Amino acid sequence: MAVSATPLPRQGAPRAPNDLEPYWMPFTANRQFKGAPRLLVGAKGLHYTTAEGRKVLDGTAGLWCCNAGHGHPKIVAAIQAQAAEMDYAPAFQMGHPKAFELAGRVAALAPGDLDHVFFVNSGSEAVDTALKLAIAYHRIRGEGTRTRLIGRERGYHGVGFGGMSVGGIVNNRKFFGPMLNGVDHLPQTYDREKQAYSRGEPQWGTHLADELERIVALHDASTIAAVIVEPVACSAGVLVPPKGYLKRLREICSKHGILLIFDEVITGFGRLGTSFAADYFGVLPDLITTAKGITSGAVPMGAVIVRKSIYDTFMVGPEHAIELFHGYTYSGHPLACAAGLAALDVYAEEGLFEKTRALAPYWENAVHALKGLPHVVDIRNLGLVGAIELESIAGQPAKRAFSAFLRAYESGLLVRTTGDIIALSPPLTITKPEVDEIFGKLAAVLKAID
Ligand code: PXG
Repeated sequence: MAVSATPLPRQGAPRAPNDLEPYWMPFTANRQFKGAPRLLVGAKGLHYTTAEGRKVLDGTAGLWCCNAGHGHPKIVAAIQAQAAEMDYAPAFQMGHPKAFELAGRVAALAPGDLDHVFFVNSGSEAVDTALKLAIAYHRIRGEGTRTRLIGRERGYHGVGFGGMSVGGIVNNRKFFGPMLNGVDHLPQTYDREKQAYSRGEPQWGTHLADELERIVALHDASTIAAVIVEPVACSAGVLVPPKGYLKRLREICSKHGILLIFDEVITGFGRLGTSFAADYFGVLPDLITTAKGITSGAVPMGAVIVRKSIYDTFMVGPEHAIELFHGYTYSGHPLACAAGLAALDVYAEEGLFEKTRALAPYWENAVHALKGLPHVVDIRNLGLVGAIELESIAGQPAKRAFSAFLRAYESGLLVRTTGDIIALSPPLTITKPEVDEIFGKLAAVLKAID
């Protein structure tokens, strides 16, 4: 008999309600957390409420995603109405109006002729989708030898096998075997000696884009499908591109027929005070990956936005035939589309991208005012993103920043840390007094920790 009818044995005693043990938390020190849990039970505007009833100022927009602030009434109402009207519609061979409407709205926001939108459910899926699109695009055009993908050291492109392979964060890669083959990496662009305390884009490092020429010479352009970079490498600690670097990458990609993918999962939807970082830097990629801010984090969603010529390349063959064998059950989920449409309305009606642009110089001054405080070795910023790099405790990397994170949380401020870097990216609805509050609290934390 192949299948046993006997129920699987259950182990152990019945669990207490709300036992923390069964949940394997992502990117979390599980044992530390479960020993001293940090549970959030409410969120409104710029603040979380903890299980103990404390208010915590959200210095990170959740995980770089709640750009419109938490619990925006318009977004909440849109999700509630959609849940009541239609929970789900099949994503393959069927459609629903809001997916088309949102695609149009996103395309209208996107720069140049990036005017077709493929919906997914996360940044990781957006990246894997974009990489697959790039390879398939070349194949359909008769350049099937172009399969190689070029990422960058310290890049973060999510945790799928594609994104992990082009990514360049060692701990995210080393446990998981050989990954995709045919991947190479540009050097990362950060050098503290040359760039420390740069305000905005560093002056040093533009020449690092020329490393792409070296990589092309090594592999030959005919083997390379795409280059993928975050315009600003946020997860690895806010590494702002050197002045002119992205333009140079664009020129080299164009010269060699290589597609350029901007991973705008964080930088999209206003984080730099423009719709996309592509607008901020005046550089037009061939594909943009997004997620997070597309729904202000309220419902999971991601998207890949592609140039017209890429979409058109796929629209060949008999009309009844599927053009792209790719997609997800929840591509363009009605709740996500409703949340996305409402989020885009809020961004426009409240002028949040313009507000971000106007607030950015104040933010820059505030974050750089921490210079000289204990442990601080560098400060970086762009748009409403900031990073404070701390000197590591000898032999205990990441410990000092984690202490800062815990102490900040106790003092009513949520920050993110990676290694010994504290990263900040508040909701775009933040105003000057709360910016002052963030840095006042952080200054006290830095003075208090070992
Ligand atoms: N690309 C980029 C540029 C990202 O920042 C992803 C892809 C993956 O997205 P998903 O939705 O699959 O997680 C990201 C995600 C942090 C942090 O604090 C950053 C991300 C996610 C969680 C935490 O640095 N970025």
